[in-house]
Amino acid sequence: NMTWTRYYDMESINSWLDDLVSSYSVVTAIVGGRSLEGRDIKGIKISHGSGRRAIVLEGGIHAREWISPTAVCYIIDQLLTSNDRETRAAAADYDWYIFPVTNPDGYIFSHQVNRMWRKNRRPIGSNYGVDLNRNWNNNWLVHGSSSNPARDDYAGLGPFSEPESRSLSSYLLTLQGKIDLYLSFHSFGHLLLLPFGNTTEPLANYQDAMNIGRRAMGALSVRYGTKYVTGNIAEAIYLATGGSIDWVKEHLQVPLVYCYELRDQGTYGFLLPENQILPNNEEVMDSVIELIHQAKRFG
Ligand code: 0X9
Ligand code: ZN
Repeated sequence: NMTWTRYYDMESINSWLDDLVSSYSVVTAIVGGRSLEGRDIKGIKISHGSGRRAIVLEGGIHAREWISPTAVCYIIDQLLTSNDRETRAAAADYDWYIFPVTNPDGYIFSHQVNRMWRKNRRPIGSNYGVDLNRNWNNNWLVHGSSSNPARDDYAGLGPFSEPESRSLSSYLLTLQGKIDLYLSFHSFGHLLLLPFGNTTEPLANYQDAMNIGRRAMGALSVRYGTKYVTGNIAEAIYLATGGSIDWVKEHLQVPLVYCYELRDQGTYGFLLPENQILPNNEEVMDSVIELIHQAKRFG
């Protein structure tokens, strides 16, 4: 069992997921694809029956952002064990497709070798790694991305050149038309980002997505007073293209798509102390419940 007082490595997360599959009849194992070094992108599906709309959670695409996988695992735990009425309804009313660590090679590398590793582990000459949140086939290499493999925002040799982003996107295509809500978890900055990363123009359902996001961040702030800013990627953080949420929004036509930048605001940054894991995860769960509330009215 997870305690939410420490960060877990890849092996612990994977065996926890395996345990859930054997312990809960509503949980099945899913594989979102395969990493460069040959690891499964392990996930679980939580389903209380057929014919439900889908919610997708994507964590750990950036290796060093350790609060992301634990937040996603906490949401899984709450969906399966909470006695709260709204949380139980959220679990039962949707098919949940959940991937805590979508960059397993990088996550392991950040635990074993370099805590500040961000990318996958693709060897390119004497360098390593493609930024998996610059490699999706949506305005690839247009903004906030590098063609230099030494850089942390290296976009790769082409759109979907990397097995992680390519295979995960293929998996997501099998859910096309079913997804009501897609959430990507990063750190840090206390932000809730919505598409797109190439322009500050209020595209798609910008106004609805902003209103819903702000309500959810209101719910997030209730427990500990943590304040998040909601905005599209380009206006709230910086121009950056080739990220997962832009591709999901554009190619899968998902009504509500967000990217969290979790705790904190830079005091500890990626090295968020373990005593902030539980409060971070609790407030995020509060906001996810509110998002679902809104998604239902919106749908
Ligand atoms: O730069 C990123 O990929 C994200 N920030 S982070 O510090 N976690 O690396 C922001 C992602 C915004 N989303 C897209 N650009 N699609
Ligand atoms: Zn990130």
